Amino acid sequence: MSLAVCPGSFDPIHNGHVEIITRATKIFSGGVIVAVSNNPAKKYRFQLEERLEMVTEVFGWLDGVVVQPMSDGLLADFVRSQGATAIIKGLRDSKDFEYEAPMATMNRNISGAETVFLAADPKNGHLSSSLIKEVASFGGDIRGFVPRSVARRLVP
Ligand code: COD
Repeated sequence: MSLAVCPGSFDPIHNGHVEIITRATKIFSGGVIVAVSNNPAKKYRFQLEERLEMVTEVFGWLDGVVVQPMSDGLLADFVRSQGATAIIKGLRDSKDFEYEAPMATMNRNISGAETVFLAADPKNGHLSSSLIKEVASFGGDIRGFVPRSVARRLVP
């Protein structure tokens, strides 16, 4: 039974993330840990507690998904500490692949964990948390891109 970690900032979680995590649960019979990272050097729109809440609101109903904070440090160490053997990443395009491929090799070299890439569904390929936050900040309608509970927080 293999267990996977799906890491991210999830600032906030959007439909592209939801789709990748949901698909990952169908592959990993041991479950998927959604690891919400917290890097003190990063400026988040939502603090860790709120990002954890948003991810939990979305996945509370889904068997096989556990939501956990991942404090600053190596992803490889977190994966090992959880007894997981794989890292899940979604790829939107070749730029994502170029960015992710060296990290996948490094993570395998330092921990043995394999990275599994899932191709983003074309309907979500344009989504990123930063673009969604920008559109929301100018009053654009982001309801089609994020879960309802997230839209309520982005556009109070
Ligand atoms: N469709 C499908 N998948 C998507 C989409 C989309 N539209 N958008 C994003 N994704 C996927 C990507 O795979 C991404 O990796 C993941 O969702 C999370 O996205 P974000 O933007 O929330 O997360 P990031 O990129 O800020 O998270 C980065 C990590 C936490 C994974 C990274 O910082 C990390 O590994 N940190 C640990 C430090 C470490 O170990 N460094 C050494 C690396 S070798």
